[in-house]
This record gives sequence, C-alpha cells and structure tokens, in this order.
Amino acid sequence: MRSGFAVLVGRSNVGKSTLLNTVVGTKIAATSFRAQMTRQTIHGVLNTPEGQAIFVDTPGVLKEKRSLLTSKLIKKIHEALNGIDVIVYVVDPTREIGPEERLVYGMIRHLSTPKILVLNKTDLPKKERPHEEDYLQWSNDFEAVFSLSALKARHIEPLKAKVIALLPEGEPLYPEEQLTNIDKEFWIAEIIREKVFSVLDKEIPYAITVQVSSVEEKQDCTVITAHILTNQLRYKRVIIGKGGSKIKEIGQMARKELEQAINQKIFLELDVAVDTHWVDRI
Ligand SMILES: Nc1nc2c(ncn2[C@@H]2O[C@H](COP(=O)(O)OP(=O)(O)O)[C@@H](O)[C@H]2O)c(=O)[nH]1
Ligand SMILES: [Mg+2]
Repeated sequence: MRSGFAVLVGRSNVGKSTLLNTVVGTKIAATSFRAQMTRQTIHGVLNTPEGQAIFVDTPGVLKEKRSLLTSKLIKKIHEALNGIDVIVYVVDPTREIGPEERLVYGMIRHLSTPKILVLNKTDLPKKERPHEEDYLQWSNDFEAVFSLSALKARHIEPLKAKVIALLPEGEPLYPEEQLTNIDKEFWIAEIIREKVFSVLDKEIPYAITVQVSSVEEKQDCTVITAHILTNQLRYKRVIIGKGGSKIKEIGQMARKELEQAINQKIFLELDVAVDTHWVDRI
C-alpha cells in the first residue's frame, strides 16, 4: 500500500477545487468564479486498491498583491506545500501565462517534490485553448503531464494512478469511510458562499464569508441558520438585493444543492451582516 499527500496548486479559477471534487467523487470544495477563498485547507481522500492519496486544495493566489488577505493566502499555500509527497500543478490553457501564473509557478518550480502538470478544461474547443503550447514548454520540470477535464470528469484515471504511484509506501491515514477533514458546518458555509458568488458575480469583492451558527437535525428535516458576513454596508445591500430578491435566490440555490447532497428536506435561515474584522480571524 502507498499513502500520502498530493497538493493542488495553481492560480485562481484554473479548476483546482473542481478537480478535487471529481477525483474524490463527491462535492467537498466550493467551486465557482471567485469563490476560491477558503478559510481552511480542504482535504479530499482518494482510496484505490493500490493506496490512499489525500488531495489538499489550496486557495488561489489573488491579483491584488499587497492586501492582507493575499499575503495570508500565500502563506497558506506555503504551509500546504510542507510535508507533501506530490505537487499537482493545475493550469488553464484558455488563459495566457501572466504575472499571477509566474508567481505561483515560481513557488513550486525549484521544489524537489515530484510534480505533475495538469492542463485542465480540455472539454473546451481547441481554439478556446490557444495557450496550451506555452504551458507545455514547462513539461521538463514535471514527472508527468496530463490533459483532462475536471468539470466533465474526462481522463481523470491516469492522473489518479500516477499520483498514487508517486506516493511513498505506507498505511492509509484516513479511515476508508472518511472522505474529508472538513466538518458539516464548514461545508455548508462553503456551499452558501459559492452561491453568493454565483448569483452576484462581479458585484461584490472577495471579502465575504459565511458563518453557520446552527445545524439542527430533526427527524424529517434539517434546520440551518447561517449568516453572510461582509465588511461593508454597501455590499450588504447588494447581497440582499431589491426587496430581498438576491438573498432569496442565494438561499434557494444553496438549499437545493444541500438537499440533493444530504437527501433530506432543509430549512435554511439566511441573513446578511456587516463584520469588518473577519479577515483578521482567517
Ligand atoms: N470548461 C471547463 N470549466 C472548468 C473545468 N474545471 C473547472 N472549470 C470551471 O472553472 C471555474 C473555476 O473552477 P474552480 O474549481 O473553482 O477553480 P479554482 O479556483 O482553481 O479552485 C468554475 O466556473 C468551474 O466550473 C473544466 O475542466 N472545464
Ligand atoms: Mg478553489
């Protein structure tokens, strides 16, 4: 048996969290445009007859380089690279290599840990992936290169096999039935946060978080109380929307996904509050 840690690294929106979910086979990490700012490092466990790989999701590196948030996120990535057996470096060939990509590449390029290059989003037509060749120029720095689609779950098996093959010999670290390190409250918060970004897209900045204050499991339903926290009053207004229309939409989307995931009726009490200090606490 082999076992160990594989960290997913790459700039934001390349598809790291989508890949984590696909590899593990269940939705653990939130994915969506700009939803990448996770407060906690998420583990997703892959069990195969040959061994166990624990995939570690990392937040994307943001463009606003000097903010407190960005430096905290970069620190988290560095921490995640400690004690890792394999680095899975995910790139998005629809986007050109820019300063953000060079920053992330520079963080891993000289590490002696085995590295795998993943060119994601191959489900898109070739003409929408014009930068593929540029990324492939880096191939020599990597043990293996895979082209795949995390979203459509295409060509995932070769990556899984290679990751396991690169792990050291060892016993499983997680019990077989446990697929992640995150608790239910955190997972619910991530789903709600993802829906905030999917409903509001560019109207709000990264600076929102979600707190789940209670999860009551009753016989035929689960009652969840959660709060969306933002650092400014004007964003609170945007999130609520005219006559509460946006918060209602966010709540409905989150409730549907949670109901599907846990296969039970859910009552979701959701509100929005201003909290200027949450960044300090992540
Ligand atoms: N077309 C396509 N889109 C993808 C693929 N993987 C991820 N995406 C999309 O890219 C966006 C960012 O994905 P996410 O996993 O959150 O990226 P992360 O920031 O690197 O964790 C989401 O809208 C995903 O649906 C893929 O294989 N193909
Ligand atoms: Mg992500």
